[in-house]
Amino acid sequence: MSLEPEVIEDCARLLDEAQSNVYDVDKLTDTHPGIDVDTAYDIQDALRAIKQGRGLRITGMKMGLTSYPKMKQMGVDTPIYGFLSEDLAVNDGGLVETALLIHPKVEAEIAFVTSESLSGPNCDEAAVMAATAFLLPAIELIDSRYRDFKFDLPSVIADNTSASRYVVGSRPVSPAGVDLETLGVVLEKNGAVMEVGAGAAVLGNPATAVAMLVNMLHVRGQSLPAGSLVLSGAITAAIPVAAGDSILLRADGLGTAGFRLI
Ligand code: OOG
Ligand code: MG
Repeated sequence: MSLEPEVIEDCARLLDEAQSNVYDVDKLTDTHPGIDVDTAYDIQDALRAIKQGRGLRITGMKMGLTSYPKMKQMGVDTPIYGFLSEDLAVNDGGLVETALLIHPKVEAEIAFVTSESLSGPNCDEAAVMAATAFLLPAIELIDSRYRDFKFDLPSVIADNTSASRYVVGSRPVSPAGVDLETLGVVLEKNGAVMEVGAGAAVLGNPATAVAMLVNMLHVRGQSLPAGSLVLSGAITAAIPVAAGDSILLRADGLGTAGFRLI
């Protein structure tokens, strides 16, 4: 069911305010049970327009729920996408202020940086690899604006797929010769290994997740511009973090990325 444009705008504003002022809200489908996936992306687009209206630059896109560990953890069964804006970027080795977050969790991902635009409907792994300038190890910090981190598919899509912060490694690696399927990752908290995984956890190959993003964007009349940073989705389950934690991702052949919560 579609919503009136004013209601879509109100939903986007509610989520934007929850994020800016650091409080949780009821999931959107509690108040608007009719929201379907397409309407949820309308709300996400409205949220993006609100942020762009504040002068924020869009730095890229993210895929979510692309791996079974994540789908299982969140009780949701379809991949989803969101957008990344410049205010979410954290420097490698930098600090994240916990007071600005509701209930943060971190997950290990592979980031793609594109040098050519990509469009659907038939984008595939080969097209993604050809358009990729370099790969980077990435940690996504997700922070659902919904109470107890509980949601359904339309609600999490509207909430920009829980996007909150991301950090990428400082050493770009050319995709030539990288086997994304066997690429191993180790996610550490305060020096202890919390999660391990391999690229193939993400739809068999993280490049497939990027191709799926491009094809999903096509359905909504959109494409992926050159120069986009794309988070291809968590390889592992997400782990809760708190002030004082140091988070480090080690990715085979791609180096490390990390940050500290204060
Ligand atoms: C939704 C976002 C999922 C991923 O990489 O799977 C995501 C959530 O779990 O809150 O970013
Ligand atoms: Mg993620």
